[in-house]
Amino acid sequence: MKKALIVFFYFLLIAQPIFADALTGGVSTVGVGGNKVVDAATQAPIAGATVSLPQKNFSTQTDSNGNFDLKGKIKNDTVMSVEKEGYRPFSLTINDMIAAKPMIVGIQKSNVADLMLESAMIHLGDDNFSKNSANASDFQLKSVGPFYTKTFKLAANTLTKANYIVIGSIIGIDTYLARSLKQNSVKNSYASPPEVYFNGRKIAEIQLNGDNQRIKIPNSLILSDQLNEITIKTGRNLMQSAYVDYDDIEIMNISIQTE
Ligand SMILES: [Ca+2]
Repeated sequence: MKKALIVFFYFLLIAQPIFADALTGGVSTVGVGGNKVVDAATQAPIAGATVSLPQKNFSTQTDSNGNFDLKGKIKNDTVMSVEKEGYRPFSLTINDMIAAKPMIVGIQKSNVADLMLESAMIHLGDDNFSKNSANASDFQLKSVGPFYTKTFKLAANTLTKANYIVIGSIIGIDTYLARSLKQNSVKNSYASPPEVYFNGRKIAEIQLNGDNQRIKIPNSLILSDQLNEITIKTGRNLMQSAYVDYDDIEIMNISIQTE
C-alpha cells in the first residue's frame, strides 16, 4: 500500500507540469485568471514565489509553472506583494479591474548592494480616517504613529554611485493632487503630502499613491561607513484645525537601491 502511494505521488509530480500545460491550452482556464510570476530578464516562470494581499490576510505560492490564483479576493485598490529569495521584493497596487485579466508579474534579481529596510506593510497616522480616504476600506493594521524612522549603514563605495530610496507601494495619501486625480473620494478636505527626510534633511514630498516610487538621495547627505537615518512623516489634514488629524497611509517594501 505504501509503495503504491509513493509511486502514485511520484507520477503526480512528474505529470503535473504536462497536465497544467494541457489545461492552459484548453477552455478550463477561461475566467480562472492565468496569473503568472516570471523573471523580468529571462521571462522564465518562477515557482514557489509568495504572492500575498497583506490587507486581506491572503497569501499563496506560485506553482511549478509560476501560476497563482488570488481567489477573487479583490474589490477596491489593494496592494499585492510578490516575494522570492534572490529577487527584489515587488509590490503592486491592484483592483478588481486589473485582477480580472491575467497578470504577468516580472520580478528582478536582487543586487548585492540592495538594502531592504522594511518588507512588512506599515500604517502611519492616527487610526482616525474617513471611509472615503484613498483605500481606507482595506486598512486593518494599527498605526505605528505619524512617522517611520530607521537607521542603517551604507558602504563607502555608495558615494561613487547613484542611490535611491525605493518605496514599493503607498496607499491612503489624501493630498489635493491625489483627490484631483480621483485616488480618493474625499470631498471637503485634503492633507499635506508625506515628507521623506534623509539624515534630518527633507529630500522629497510624496504627492500621490502608487508603486515603485524612487527618491534620489543626494550623495552629499550620505555618511559612508556610518549610521544614516531615513524618516517618512505622513501629512496632516489641512482642513482640520480643531485638532491634529494625521493622514492615515500604508507603506510596503522600503529599500535603498544603489546603481
Ligand atoms: Ca487620520
